[in-house]
Amino acid sequence: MAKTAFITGATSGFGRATAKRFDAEGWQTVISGRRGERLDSLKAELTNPSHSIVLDVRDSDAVNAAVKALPASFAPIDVLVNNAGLAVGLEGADEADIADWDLMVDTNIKGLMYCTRAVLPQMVANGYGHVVNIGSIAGAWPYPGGNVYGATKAFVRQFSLNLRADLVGKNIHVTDVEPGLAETEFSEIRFKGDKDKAAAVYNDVDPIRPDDVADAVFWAASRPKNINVNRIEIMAGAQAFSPLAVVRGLK
Ligand code: NDP
Ligand code: 8X3
Repeated sequence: MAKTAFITGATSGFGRATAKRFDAEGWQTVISGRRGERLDSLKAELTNPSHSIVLDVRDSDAVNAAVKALPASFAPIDVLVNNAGLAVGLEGADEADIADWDLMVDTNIKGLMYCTRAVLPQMVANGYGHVVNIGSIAGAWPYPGGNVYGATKAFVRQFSLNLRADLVGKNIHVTDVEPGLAETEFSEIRFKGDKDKAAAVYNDVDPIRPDDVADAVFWAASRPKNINVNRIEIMAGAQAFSPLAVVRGLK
């Protein structure tokens, strides 16, 4: 029987590439996101059975209902890819909009929690499953303006490890994939539709591509069950660590 991968945020970027990658490997997919027309066009490109769900991961009841209403041929889910997420704003903590912070917490933390909690009982009952969470280098490496976004991704990293602690005897694997600078719609969302500002992030640099992340997700999810890949951190070849900040003249 074909295996099934459930991918959140499949309407763009990493999620879309990941859906295509699992499909290319012969998997069925459950693709979700808020933009239905994007799901329709992705579904038309997929070659194996796919079930699309217009879903806002911030809505716990809707997440539970969607998982309960999966057609029998798409349940249980073998692999859940918790990819839906966003950064909004790059202001310092003293100037950031609290609504932006709420949106990141509600999506990147609470949405990921809701999807995980909704899918896990099926996986446990089935005796098999893999949760792949999309974290970020921002969860480990601080940078100015990364404040709450980075903190949400630190949650993803620690939640992934704690899930593993809970699930180790149940044959459920968990991986946190943590990419760095990658060109998707991410920066356009972060800068609230300012295309010039978003384009400047990728100016004259060779970033990570969505397919690179899809590769990592599929690789982690297709390892033999005697191993668990805890974390994969990926930076662009053109990206590295900055020195610690030292401000001179402070008394
Ligand atoms: P995109 O903006 O291209 O894609 C984000 C996806 O998340 C979209 O499909 C969007 O779908 C979905 N999404 C956002 N909010 C919600 C919501 N409330 N409910 C359901 N789906 C939602 O960005 P990326 O592909 O880059 O981002 C994917 C993940 O990767 C995110 O978690 C991001 O934080 C992370 N990441 C990105 C990096 C980068 O540099 N690009 C690096 C490291 C991590 P829709 O709007 O249709 O709902
Ligand atoms: C996105 C990568 O470095 O812009 O998670 O925060 S970064």
